[in-house]
Amino acid sequence: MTRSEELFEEAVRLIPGGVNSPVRAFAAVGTHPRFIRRADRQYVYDVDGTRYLDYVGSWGPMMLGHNHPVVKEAVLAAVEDGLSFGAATQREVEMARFLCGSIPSVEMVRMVNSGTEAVMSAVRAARGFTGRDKIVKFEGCYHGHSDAMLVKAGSGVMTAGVPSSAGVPAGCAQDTLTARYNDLAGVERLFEENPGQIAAVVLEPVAANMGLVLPQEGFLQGLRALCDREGALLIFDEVITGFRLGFGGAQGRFGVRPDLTTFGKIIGAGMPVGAYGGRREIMEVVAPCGPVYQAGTLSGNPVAMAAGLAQLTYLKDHPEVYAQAEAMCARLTDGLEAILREAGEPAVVNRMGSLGCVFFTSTPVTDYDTAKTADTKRFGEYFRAMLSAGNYFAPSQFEVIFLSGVHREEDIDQTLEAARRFFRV
Ligand code: KE4
Repeated sequence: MTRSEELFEEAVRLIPGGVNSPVRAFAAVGTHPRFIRRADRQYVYDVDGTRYLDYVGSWGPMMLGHNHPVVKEAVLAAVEDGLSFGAATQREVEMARFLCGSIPSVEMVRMVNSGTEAVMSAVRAARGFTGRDKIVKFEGCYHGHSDAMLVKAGSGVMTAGVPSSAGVPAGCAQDTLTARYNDLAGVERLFEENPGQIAAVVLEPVAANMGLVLPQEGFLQGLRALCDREGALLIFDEVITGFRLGFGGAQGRFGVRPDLTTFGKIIGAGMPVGAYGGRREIMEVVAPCGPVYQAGTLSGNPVAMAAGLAQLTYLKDHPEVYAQAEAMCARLTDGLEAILREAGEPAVVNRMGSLGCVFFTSTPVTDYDTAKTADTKRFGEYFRAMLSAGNYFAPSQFEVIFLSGVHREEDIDQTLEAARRFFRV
């Protein structure tokens, strides 16, 4: 047995499924999880000493790769001053100043500890601000595991093949309405069927939890117009896309201004950080300013703020990081697309910026239903072959490929060589 197998054998007796987050269990790809001991730049190293090219990047935070000196130095310096005070700190003001100064739609922001908390809190603020109860989300989008968001969710829920989660009371789920991604008419119908009752439309402006699904022309702009007409708020969940699809995120790339935005991942550089922010008049309903309660012992944690600020500041000062990450993503996905075509393998490859996805289907993937046509068994065969060749991809057809500013051409070419061997071309 490998050390990973030994650890997994013990882990499954102590932790549900042996993991602290379901997607890590490798259940959908027919092998055991590799237990990672350390990471550096574009690599992760498992407990058996195997080195992998990392295309997960801790599910998005590692825009600068692992262990970047500027982040590490900032964390080590912050640790010298103590880990947590449960009090206001200068670093939280610096983080708030940075976020409000970087994203035009964000006039006020609240730090939390995860993307789940950010979305849960933004939805509560939207309900408190509008006095309405219902929320529209899209099938296949994943917004963390708060009850209201676990309705036809993506990511690990979709990977497990269950449309929603047990344990979510009908009373809660009934206020979560779902529409098909890219289906503006479907959202319009929900507004007609629920006049004056919808507090907000929440979505991933580029969906990255049913594999990668891009917004079609006019979809985001149409949602903005609909929300304006109906007095509902538009919430962009930019936990993945924030500071990834360019420094301004998806809203910067598409020029659509949401009322609230949620952040996570990159803004914490690998530490537990989330945030939600937006129009001042909305954020001022949040306690202790207003009647919407939300709190957190470790919110704005000084060490986490130091990590996030270091990465964000570096990204602001080094736009070439985006150019490199996006060029490497294009090299990888274009290369895979050519190999799959040469092999006669039914596949659809979607890419935006430094996010990519290979769907094993011949159907163009534009929403949850078309994503579900992908052959997850074939994905598992591909995943295992690539893993054996030292390429660590997300262990699910319904996740994405994350590139960073430290991936290099020779890394991509090594991965493409492994793909050629697997597809025998
Ligand atoms: P967290 O609570 O996991 O920090 O964030 C939830 C979340 C919210 N919004 C979006 C768009 C997200 O992608 C996520 C979390 N993403 C998954 C990966 N697809 C996290 C991986 C995991 O669940 O272990």
